[in-house]
Amino acid sequence: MKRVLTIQDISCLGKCSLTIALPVISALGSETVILPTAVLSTHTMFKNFTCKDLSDQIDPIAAHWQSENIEFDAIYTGYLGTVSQIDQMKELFRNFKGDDTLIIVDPVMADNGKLYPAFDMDYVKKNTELCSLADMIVPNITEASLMTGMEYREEYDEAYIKELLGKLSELGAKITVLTGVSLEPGKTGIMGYDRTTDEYYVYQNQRIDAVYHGTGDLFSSTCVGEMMKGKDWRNAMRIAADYTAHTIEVTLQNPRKPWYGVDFEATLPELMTME
Ligand code: PXL
Repeated sequence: MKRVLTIQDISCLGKCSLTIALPVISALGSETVILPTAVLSTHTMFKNFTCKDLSDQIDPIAAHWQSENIEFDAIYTGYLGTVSQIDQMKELFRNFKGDDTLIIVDPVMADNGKLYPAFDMDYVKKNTELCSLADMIVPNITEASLMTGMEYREEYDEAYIKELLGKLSELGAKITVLTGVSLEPGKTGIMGYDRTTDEYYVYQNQRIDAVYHGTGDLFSSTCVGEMMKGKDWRNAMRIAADYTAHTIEVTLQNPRKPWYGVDFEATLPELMTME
């Protein structure tokens, strides 16, 4: 069985980061080791959330694992709390990256043209450095524009996306995937670039007019889980895009109209057989 380490916050209520990564990657058949970076009462789209930073736990936890000679097939980072925590991630990558360990960085920090409340440009700079240590990165267009210094656009064409991908891949990752890319009216999906083969991959499905928090985490966690199952990155992206879109559709049918997260619990059984 593959062993994945995922490092993100725990938002106790809100369905994002670790409360998505742990069930999704486990359901896809990998042992999922978690390293919580902070505990929040809810995700940061709620007002008045509490937050307990866990930075002081990261080094002792990692040191204990090292003393036990623990190895990982993948290390996947998502929402991190602070600039200094990103330095701790760099150290952790150095200590745990084996020859076959896949490092996936989702530089979670912004969406819809705006940084999340807790972050500033120093954080963007640090996250950009972290991306340069990854094998694969999965930013959205907002994060990509912040990291490359390119203008954020809501209306764009393929040339703009290719330019973003080109600049991002110069950071160093083998695979760069941009999420939330809409290349045709009524469609949305991803566009990725493999720097080693100079190949692009586009996958688009129906655009659903609804915005839910945590869908980026659902997408990334599904990709990680699928790649650990042996899927090539393109197939992993395709399944993750289909699964995320399907989960949004199912959530929209929920009469309780949840606003803060998607009903992935209802669709998880289907994910396990998606091809
Ligand atoms: O889904 C990304 C995410 C993760 N963790 C926290 C968040 C968010 C997005 O808002 O607030 C704490």
